[in-house]
Amino acid sequence: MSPREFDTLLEAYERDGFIGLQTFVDAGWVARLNTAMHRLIDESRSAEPGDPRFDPEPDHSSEAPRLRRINSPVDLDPTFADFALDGPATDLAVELLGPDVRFHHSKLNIKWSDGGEEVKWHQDIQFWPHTDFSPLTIGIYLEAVDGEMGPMGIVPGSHRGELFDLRDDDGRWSGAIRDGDLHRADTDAAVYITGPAGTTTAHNCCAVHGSAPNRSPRMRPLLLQSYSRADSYPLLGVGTNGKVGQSAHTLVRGSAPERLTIEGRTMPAAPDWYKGAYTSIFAHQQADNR
Ligand SMILES: O=C(O)CCC(=O)C(=O)O
Repeated sequence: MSPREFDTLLEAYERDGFIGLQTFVDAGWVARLNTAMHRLIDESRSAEPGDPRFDPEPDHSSEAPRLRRINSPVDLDPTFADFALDGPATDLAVELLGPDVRFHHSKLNIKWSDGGEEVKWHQDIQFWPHTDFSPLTIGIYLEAVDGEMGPMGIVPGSHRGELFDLRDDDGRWSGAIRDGDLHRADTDAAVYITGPAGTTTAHNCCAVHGSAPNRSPRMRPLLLQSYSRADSYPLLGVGTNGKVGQSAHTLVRGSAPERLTIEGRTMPAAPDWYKGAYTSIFAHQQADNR
């Protein structure tokens, strides 16, 4: 893609809060990612209940696996790690976020054939709040997806609108916009992204999005990976399903910020302690460990 095409893309992303691209990821990558996914689906046949790698549907079985999601695929197969941490998805994140980018988490939503579950309308930032609204998620369909398969729908411009309460009427976390609030989310205006295998989406963490059940006989695997600007810090340390993987917070491109701005005040930043270099205030101050 030429620099001018990337500029147009960025303009669309900033205006609408999302983009959809049919030709960004090539067939070689799609084939490799698919092979890795099917290996993991096979492993789910013999997985114990509660295996943290898998989020099965209630009627999942070893004879007929039905997974809703594979958690943190970057930790489960090097193909996913290559793709998300130093591959096409990383490149797109840099185009949309600028040169300094951190990885946050990944997941593979499979939406199995013949009834794979819906994802109700929601925004992502309430699940994993950060110190800014730069986080975004890049999705790749690993199979061709049409309107019957529960494609992802995103409401244009909603990233600049209301940030909704994702609790139910009794105040319990539901992860979805309340039915009574949906009229304010303008979901009738949603754009549904369909296309051949490899079709790529990117949506901002404030964009309202969701998808219907998969009513087709084909599965709808959507590989998702989330990134933020390098100077955006996750507030609660959480990722998807409450977990982040081993690669969370990795600086995938550029450099760590020298200064951080929070509530309008700028301060010199500490090193990236996520990498484990922190020992103790005494050791650092006494220069044992500089
Ligand atoms: O799988 C989808 O259609 C949407 C995914 C999503 O929004 C999520 O997992 O947070």
